[in-house]
Amino acid sequence: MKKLIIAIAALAPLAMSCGHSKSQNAGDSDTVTAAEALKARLENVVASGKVMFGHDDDPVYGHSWVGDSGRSDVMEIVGDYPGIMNWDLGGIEKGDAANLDSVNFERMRAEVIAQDARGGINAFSWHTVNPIDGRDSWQCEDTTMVERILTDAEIGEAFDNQVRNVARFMNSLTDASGKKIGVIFRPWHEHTGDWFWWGSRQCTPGQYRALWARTRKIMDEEGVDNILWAYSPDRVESDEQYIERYPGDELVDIMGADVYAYNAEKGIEAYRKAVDATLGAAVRAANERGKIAAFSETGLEGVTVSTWWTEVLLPVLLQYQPAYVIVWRNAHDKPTHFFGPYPGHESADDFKAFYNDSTTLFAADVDKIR
Ligand code: BMA
Repeated sequence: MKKLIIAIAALAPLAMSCGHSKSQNAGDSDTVTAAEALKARLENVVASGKVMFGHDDDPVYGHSWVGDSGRSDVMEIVGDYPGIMNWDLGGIEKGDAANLDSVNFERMRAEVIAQDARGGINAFSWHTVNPIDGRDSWQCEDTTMVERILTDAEIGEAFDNQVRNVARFMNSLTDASGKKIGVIFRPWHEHTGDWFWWGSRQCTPGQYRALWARTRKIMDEEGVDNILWAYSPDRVESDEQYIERYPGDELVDIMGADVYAYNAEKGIEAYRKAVDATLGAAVRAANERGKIAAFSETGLEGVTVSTWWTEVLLPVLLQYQPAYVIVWRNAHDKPTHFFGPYPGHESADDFKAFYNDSTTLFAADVDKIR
């Protein structure tokens, strides 16, 4: 309860000081889109000095379970769901019933609606296949894919149809009263790396920006007005590198950063440096451009530092104050592939302390920020 009281108290001055009168009345006005209303909420989170905690695929499987209802590794430790949940749309572009990690899209939609109903927020990544030979996102020896999407009419049309499938899903996200649910969409992520077919060695900056603009154009044409667009480079070494492939202020709402930690204790120093460069660049770029900064993906696989949450992650959140941080999934079928805590894990007590810190927001806290 302490956390909730703090969250409410933090909001009181916001209502007076924040200039988003249009968005603050989001519920009263049909002229405000779901995306604009969500943007105002995220701005209120940032102004509160707090950070939403997020987890990928949180309620659909955990470290040692899959498919149950009403479960969550996070909730089973702290009694609340994450403030933000990430979902991956990989597979929707080909009309599959389930995504690349076997999460059924109907179930995903139901969980997005449930997360919205409890006051939490939803975000989407997209590990898409390519529209040329249908191989997965990690097929990156072929460095002509983005170019061919942009220049070959037939491939371009196949690509546009893939995006239309995403648009249909986004348009289908409505709450119990039929209103569209505002969500975050983070396509073409980690493009400063070279492990996806849209990566730094796989296309030029101009091609990357054109890919993003084309995606945005199709989504706009399809009437998708409930998403905020998140840009999320992987590790960079400079602010220039962070912004090199930036698609433009009209096409992006959130400046993200994807930075993972490796090598347990031994890797903490290197992680802090990479976070300083990359999340630091995101925050600086967001401040300059009037955007929202986010720690769009992070984590230490296997959480092999028992005080990871309060001693490594929390200080970073306090220093940079992104609107949210998302840790990746707790795979049920790969025992060491997890980035969140789970009951009984050696970091679970530390995660409770992380939850109890007044900075971190979980679903019940986020519900108070409107
Ligand atoms: C990766 C891994 C993969 C997974 C993919 C999409 O980082 O977790 O196992 O398929 O994300 O969720």
